[in-house]
Amino acid sequence: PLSQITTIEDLRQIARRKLPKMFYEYADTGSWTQTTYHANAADFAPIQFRQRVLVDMENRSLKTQMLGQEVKMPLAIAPTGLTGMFHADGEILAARACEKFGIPYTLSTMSICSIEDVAENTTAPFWFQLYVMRDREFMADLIRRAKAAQCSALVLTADLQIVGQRHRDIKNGLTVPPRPTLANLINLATKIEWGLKMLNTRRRTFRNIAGHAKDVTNLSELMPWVAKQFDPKLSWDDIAHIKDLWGGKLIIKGILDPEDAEKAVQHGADAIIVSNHGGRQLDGAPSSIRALPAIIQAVGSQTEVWLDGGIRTGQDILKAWALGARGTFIGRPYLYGLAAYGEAGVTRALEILYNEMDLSMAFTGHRDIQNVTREILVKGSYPEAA
Ligand code: HOC
Repeated sequence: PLSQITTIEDLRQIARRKLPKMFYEYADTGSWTQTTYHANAADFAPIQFRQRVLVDMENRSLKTQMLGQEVKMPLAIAPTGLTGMFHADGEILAARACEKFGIPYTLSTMSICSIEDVAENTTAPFWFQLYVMRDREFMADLIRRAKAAQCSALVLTADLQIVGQRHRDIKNGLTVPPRPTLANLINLATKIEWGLKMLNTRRRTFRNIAGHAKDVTNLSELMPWVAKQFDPKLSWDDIAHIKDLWGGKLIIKGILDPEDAEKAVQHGADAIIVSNHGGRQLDGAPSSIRALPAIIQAVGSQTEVWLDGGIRTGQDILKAWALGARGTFIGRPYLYGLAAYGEAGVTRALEILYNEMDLSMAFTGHRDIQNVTREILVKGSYPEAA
């Protein structure tokens, strides 16, 4: 029963058993030496809480707002590519779990289900993540579709004009859906539940880019397509045009340097996400939690600063909040839940994070997240702006 699943790590183990190897490893990997990927999670560990006692702990709240939207806790689901390969109709199930739980869901351009698939199967507005294409008409069309689907924010990814090398994907010959080679068939034979569900859905390719990409189902075709389509010339000069086309709230994701944070504010970002793309792009860059304090110091009073990367517990969310992040995002933790148990697994991941954050806040002597500051952390244990 799901009540026996008490940690994100539990969900990760089940996901590993249930998923075809190439998809599990697509998620559970970083670029090159994976130093930044590991640091994202590891750098939360030395940060210590001040334990406070004999304070009223009844009636607690983690409620806050992200871009004016009321959220049950300072958390949203990050855009993740290939989500529909982690569970049939994965994007729809994850969006539904978010809607019921009360946090935002972000759909990736590189998702399996399309913007329309998700809109037709959910009621709450979701956010759409945009990759900028050289073919600006194609990009404008994605923005039009997101508007038509009433997406309530556009998340522009700024750190993936070119793709960092992930060794596991190359070695696994990642394909969507998996190609029936002998090695894959042997692996797939042990993933019957996944396979049956997948056979039962029409959604098995990248439906957002369908029509713009011929035969981009396997990595040897997808990567050249990404290299051809994603615009390596994307620059700050393009932001105004994207903002004009979109006309709504714009979030810039992938900021790791205070100077870039200042530029994002100057270019009208409504929020920024401190992120190194889950350690999947520039290996050797600082972890997100280390990068956060300098960015908060630079722009924290001018825009909403959020963070993704390395969150595996509700305590990590509390630490990020205490250091000034007004929202956080998870990718891998929800994908593990999705692969393990579909929508119920995503909900379970969210419940685990909620409970861990809620109880930890109480032990620091607080009942309302709005009163929590870096005062809950032991001085000297957390990263500070240089
Ligand atoms: C193989 C897909 O954000 C990631 C995603 C999508 C990148 C496009 C290439 O894998 O980090």
